[in-house]
Amino acid sequence: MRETYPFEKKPLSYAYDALEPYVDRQTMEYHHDRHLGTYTDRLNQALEAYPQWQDKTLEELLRNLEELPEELRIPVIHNAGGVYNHRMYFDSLTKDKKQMDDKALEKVRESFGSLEQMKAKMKEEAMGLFGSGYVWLAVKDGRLVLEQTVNQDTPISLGMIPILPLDVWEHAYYLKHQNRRADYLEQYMNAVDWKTVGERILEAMKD
Ligand code: MN3
Repeated sequence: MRETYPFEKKPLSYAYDALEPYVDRQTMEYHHDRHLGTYTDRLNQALEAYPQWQDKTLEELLRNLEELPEELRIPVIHNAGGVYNHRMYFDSLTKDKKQMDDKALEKVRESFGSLEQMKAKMKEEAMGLFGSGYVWLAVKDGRLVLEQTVNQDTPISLGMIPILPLDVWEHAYYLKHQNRRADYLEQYMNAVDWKTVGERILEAMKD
């Protein structure tokens, strides 16, 4: 189904405490309800005065930034990006340990040697990211890559297919881990739904 303006505040597909001990309930409540909620409100507010853009999906808005009226462009980058990135973030986590299937693992090995090496590289990139942003596993020119983005920029605006976001904004971890970003990254990787990530890889790389 095409989802367009006004964008919904979708509930989490699991309980706030479902990812304990890896992601704590309080962080989940704030991150999902307040942060994602605010991006959703602000996106709807921004589009309110632009009926000609109200029939666009998040992806259509984010892929065509240069076509937007100038005064709408920044609010869309921040807020459509914020909604898109956070939905993908929450949809990438699971309370059940789920493994990536062999076909997808093979794609990971082609780019990174192994899934473990990919995770290590992703954590390293996230430790090196200055300020607020994300590290993404993404498909770029038919290959799996890691990319940093700033603020709520999203790989789909940059011509890539996003596979797994790693939110490195402090709001993703400060309540539980304060400034210990490495602890957050370690815990986060334990909650990732690798089966879903594998399905995204195969979908993005199919011929
Ligand atoms: Mn966030």
